[in-house]
Amino acid sequence: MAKTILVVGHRNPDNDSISSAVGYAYLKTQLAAREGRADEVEYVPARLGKMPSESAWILEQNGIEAPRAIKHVHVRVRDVMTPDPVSVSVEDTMLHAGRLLRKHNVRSLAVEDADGRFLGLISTRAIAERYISATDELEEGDPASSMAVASSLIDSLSQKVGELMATNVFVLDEEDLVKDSVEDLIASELREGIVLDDDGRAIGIVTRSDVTTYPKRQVILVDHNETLQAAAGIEDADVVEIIDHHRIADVSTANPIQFLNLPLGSTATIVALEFRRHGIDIPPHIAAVLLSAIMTDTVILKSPTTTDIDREQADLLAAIIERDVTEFGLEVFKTRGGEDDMPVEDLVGADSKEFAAGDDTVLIAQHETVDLPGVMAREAEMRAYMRKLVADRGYATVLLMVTDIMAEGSQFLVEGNTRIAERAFDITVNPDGGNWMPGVLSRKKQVAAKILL
Ligand SMILES: [Mn+2]
Repeated sequence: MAKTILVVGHRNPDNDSISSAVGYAYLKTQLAAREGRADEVEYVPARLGKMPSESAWILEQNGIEAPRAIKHVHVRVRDVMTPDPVSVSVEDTMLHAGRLLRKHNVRSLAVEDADGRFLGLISTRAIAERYISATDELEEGDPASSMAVASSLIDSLSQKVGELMATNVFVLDEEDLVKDSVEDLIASELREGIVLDDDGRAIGIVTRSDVTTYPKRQVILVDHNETLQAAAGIEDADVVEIIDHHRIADVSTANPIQFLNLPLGSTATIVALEFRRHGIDIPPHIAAVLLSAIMTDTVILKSPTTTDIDREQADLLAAIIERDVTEFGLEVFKTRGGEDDMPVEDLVGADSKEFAAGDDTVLIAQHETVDLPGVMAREAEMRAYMRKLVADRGYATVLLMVTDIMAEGSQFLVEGNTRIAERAFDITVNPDGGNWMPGVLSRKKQVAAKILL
């Protein structure tokens, strides 16, 4: 079976996290094929939250499936179980069960009823115990007792499986975390646990050794290298590569890995560079996705994080899809729309990131728009939601940047401890109407960097 490597962006994924995961998984797949390892490894793009609307749009336009939604990267029971256990009907004989055990060279069989639902386990151990108990009757030198034992053993062969099966089996779900199941399985009487689906059918067997030594899940991080922004369980996973354009944070690894971090406008730019470095052609559907991410992360190349390399890669990608960069960029931004009826938790939270500032956690949210007055009409509602975030999640400060792409600036709304923002930006926070910050477009470079000072 091919080994799965997840390619995943940060929590609350933005378009760069989605698109870079899609693009980089595609590149890695091509590289594996070129190296003749196509059957050994499968690169699977994944995401840690809802798809941004522009990502859903660009993927759909290009006939690409959305990255798989995952909740964590802990090892699950399904990652370690032996799937499709050999089964035997409860009505079958022990002779039949014995033959199945030998034929498939397994230590236990899943016993099922006529509808295929799991009833118990029949194991070589149960058969051995039956065999040994028959010999209890044996008296040395007494031919009659030898005959009794022999006939008891012969009888056992025609005994029904149901009479000898163990029913005190530890049951697991394939999504259970191995770390949570280890103790229970070790404490259970049998050496195997059974994995059942929702209909009660056996879909896997897990042994004690499966849960005590197991390989970690392999993950490639794109667009982040910070534990706070990574999948739950990242500390238990094997990070095999990182492609990013953020500050170096705290994800650590056991082995040396490729850690490619460049101060460019988007991770998608680095992915495009990697295609070129390896001499792999970028097909139009992938070019469109990568270009859309350069557009959203650099705000159509207007953000101060934009470099000449971003402009150059954007031009090359635009040439592949035969589009004008700015025109394409505006089209991507327009797909966001619907700000009047967008749920307030999306307006504020869809693109929000937590940052650790000393002992405090600051949430910096950004909403980019081409209609600033339309978004600010919902100020009271947005502030109420931000105060709720402060109260419920214990943030010191929640700062929302409503970024006007065309006017090239951001309206700041601050809730919680406003001093943090006042110090960082030398402003007096306006609790009604917010503060217009001309030229501030980049959360990373112009906002987070100042707050984290
Ligand atoms: Mn990014």
